[in-house]
Amino acid sequence: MVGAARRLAVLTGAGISAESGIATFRGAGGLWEGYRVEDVATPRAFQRDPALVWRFYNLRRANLASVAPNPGHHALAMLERRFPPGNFTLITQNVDGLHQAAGSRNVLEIHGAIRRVRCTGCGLNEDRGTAPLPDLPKCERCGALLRPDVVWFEEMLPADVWRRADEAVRASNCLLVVGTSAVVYPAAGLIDVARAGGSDIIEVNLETTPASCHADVILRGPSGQLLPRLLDLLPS
Ligand code: BJW
Ligand code: ZN
Repeated sequence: MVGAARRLAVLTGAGISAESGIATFRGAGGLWEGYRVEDVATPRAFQRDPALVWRFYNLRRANLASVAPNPGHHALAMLERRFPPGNFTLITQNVDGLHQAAGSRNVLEIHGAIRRVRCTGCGLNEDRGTAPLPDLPKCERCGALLRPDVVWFEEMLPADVWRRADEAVRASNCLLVVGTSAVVYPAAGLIDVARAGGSDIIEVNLETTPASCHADVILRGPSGQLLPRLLDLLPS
């Protein structure tokens, strides 16, 4: 299916970065163990206690300094090179930037990026890398509080990025779904869009998810092992 696809879309989630040492969100050992989601990943939580939310994100930003893409990220970057520009779109829910670090080019970050900050006053948007930030970082231009440039629950996804993701799935004839629990919307809805459009759907995941029943092919196992094998099977 991948070899025959004219246009391929890929949807990734936290599972693809698990083998790089980044915790996934849900389940035992998940990022949200010890936190209530509504305390760290909603606009209300940030209004109530921005320092707590920033501590949570600063820990994750610091962790990024010591992680690297794994063979799953690299396999997707190599897969992209087999397609003419524009015929391969990587849609990621991840905020870790590891797809770009692996060399992927056409990446749509639908939930934002943890390296970037956004000003709550003037909207200034800046890449701050993984450098430590204070618990209450302020905008250099207007003095207002900065926030992580990520999408929290009950927030809209960045409109232009989302439109391009939706269009890419509609235009593709195969969707590869990697390492996502497929429970967070509207991202998970892209799988329904692919199904409705008659695309082939391939799931790569350690576990069964709500996407599994829509998948034509299920590759059960770690993406860092399965994606390189998938790439090896493609005709050169
Ligand atoms: C491996 C592996 C290995 C492990 N190899 N696999 C009721 C019904 C429908 C929708 C809603 C509802 N109530 C509320 C909503 C809307 C809500 C939502 O979807 N909630 C559901 C959870 C119920 N969505 C929103 O609020 C969105 N906005 C929106 O809808 O706006 C309209 C609106 C406006 C006003 C009011 C209401 C709606 C925004 C969603 C934003 C999500 N943001 C987060 C945080 C980002 C910032 C940050 O990083 O801190 O995004 S939440 C978190 O979940 C993060 C992820 O991108 C996202 C998805 O998680 P993901 O990536 O799937 O990770 P996990 O941990 O869940 O799964 C990992 C998977 O990997 C597992 O399956 C493992 O098996 C697998 N795995 N190792 C392969 N080695
Ligand atoms: Zn500002």
